[in-house]
Amino acid sequence: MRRRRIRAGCNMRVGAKMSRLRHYIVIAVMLTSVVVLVAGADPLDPKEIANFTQQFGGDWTIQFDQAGHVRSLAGRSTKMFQGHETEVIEKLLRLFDISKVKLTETTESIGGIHLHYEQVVENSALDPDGRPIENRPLIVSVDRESRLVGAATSDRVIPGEPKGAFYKNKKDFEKRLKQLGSHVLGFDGDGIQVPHFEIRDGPILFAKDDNTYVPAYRVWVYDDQGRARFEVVLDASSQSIPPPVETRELVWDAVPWTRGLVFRPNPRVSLRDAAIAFVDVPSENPNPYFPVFLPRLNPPNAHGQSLCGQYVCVDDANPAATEVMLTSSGGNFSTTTRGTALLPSVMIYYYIDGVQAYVQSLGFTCLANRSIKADPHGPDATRNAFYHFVDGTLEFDTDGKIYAGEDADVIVHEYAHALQASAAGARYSSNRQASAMREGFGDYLAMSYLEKENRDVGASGFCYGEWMNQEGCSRFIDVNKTIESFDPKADEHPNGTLWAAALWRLREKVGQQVADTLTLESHSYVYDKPSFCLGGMALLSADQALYDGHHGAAIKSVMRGMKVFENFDKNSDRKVFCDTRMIVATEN
Ligand SMILES: [Ca+2]
Ligand SMILES: [Ca+2]
Ligand SMILES: [Ca+2]
Ligand SMILES: [Zn+2]
Repeated sequence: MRRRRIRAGCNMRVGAKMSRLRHYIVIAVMLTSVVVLVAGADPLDPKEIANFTQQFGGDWTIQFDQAGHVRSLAGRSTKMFQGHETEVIEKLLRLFDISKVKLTETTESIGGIHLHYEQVVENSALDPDGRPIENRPLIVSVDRESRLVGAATSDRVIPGEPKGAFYKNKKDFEKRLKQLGSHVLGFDGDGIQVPHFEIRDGPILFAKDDNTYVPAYRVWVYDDQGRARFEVVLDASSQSIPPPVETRELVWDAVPWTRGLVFRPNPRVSLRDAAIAFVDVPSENPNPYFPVFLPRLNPPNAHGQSLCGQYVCVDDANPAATEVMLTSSGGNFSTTTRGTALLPSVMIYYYIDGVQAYVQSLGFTCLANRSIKADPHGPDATRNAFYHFVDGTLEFDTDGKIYAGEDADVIVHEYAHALQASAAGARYSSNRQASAMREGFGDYLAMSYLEKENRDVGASGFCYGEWMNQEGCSRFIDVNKTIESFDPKADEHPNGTLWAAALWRLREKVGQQVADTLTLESHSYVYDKPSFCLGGMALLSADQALYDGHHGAAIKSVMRGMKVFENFDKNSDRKVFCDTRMIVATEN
């Protein structure tokens, strides 16, 4: 085994100061574009190889692919590379059945230098002078005595123009990604929400698995801790969600950033099909299953990854249902079909984690900030869900057809009860108006938090629980009704839609962030069993405490419009009388 001119410092980029390599750099400049007509034989004519060895000398080991194409060769030419560069490269291109390459990089190792080429497609609409395809390389290795010692290439790209319109401008593409809804990037042919992304490079040309190529952008995806976790190359010719052409991990040995499939928020909304039944959910795309990241999961235990994390622990404890598969050794909870507790389990984790993160982003760090236990398959054989005040746990049930946890409306509504109980204990119960405000807050938070998911597909959020119900909305939040529709004999859920409507009207005036903040804050300002009237007053107090009363006029206008304030109905069953007056400070 001989080894020539051993020296330290492998894999250095060739720089201008490295004078002993200057002649190679000159070669590199000469070879920026080399064109060779494609050889006729396919697969390769054995004569080509004989011809090559005759011309350059030496014994060669040659790697072929399944179709009989040459993919790499190793040996040592007797002929010097220097002085015959064009001849050697042309011959290699003929062997590899490549028409044109462009030199993009030169690196050095102790054995010699390595010329990195990319395949070029001429007359591309992107670049008339020819732009390299970024992921179809040819590497040529030359030793320090200027003998060819190796060459290797990836698949040959299929020539042709990129099809269709595409985003040539980075800013336009970035704008489009943001339009698709807070950082939606393509994975598995679907969109996925990521905490943060950054376009690193583009437009570039990138070959797909089938060896056709597309204009693309190279994007870094950051996790919730601000670390770049993935490099994704996105197809910029897509006018919908740009599908990824390639995904590469950027943090190695990291705890897997676990992914799962969820409905967003449910199939009737995302498929824009108001009647699709649970038995007809398609498994092939376009299907209503969307891959999502599941942040803040605990590290995998001995049994693999489980759906237990910082803000929610999906716990199939009461009773344990044997069909539930709550662990995943691969860090991936993706499944293609509904029908077991796995899909609702992933959805319960995803939405509760997301709502808690959102609530904290508003500044509330003490509202249900714990790993709340949620049973995806509770003991009730009904299509229903519950918040248990006594032990602070959530329960989602199934009638054997639909799991309540398959409907994002229901998950957010139930979790809203946990948030409210953190601030107000059991004060929002017993009394009809207090209970109605409790249920109304649940419906409101579902509408408010899921508004973006509904808006992305042009749907309205006023239909609550349409997936769980299957026969239409579980409840319809009619924003044109007022407290005059309050029925003291009715259930707190339909009455609750009136309070949900009031909060929604406030949201339309002051925006999501302020309305959600005021509502969450107001729960701390009421005594036991508050009336609607006190609910409105609590919003005013919260606004004084947080915003110096800046939104007082909006709150009053909404409460008057809803007939909550200035309601002089003295019916003793309804108890909605509410007389509020403004007393202005006087100088003495
Ligand atoms: Ca899908
Ligand atoms: Ca269970
Ligand atoms: Ca809905
Ligand atoms: Zn409820």
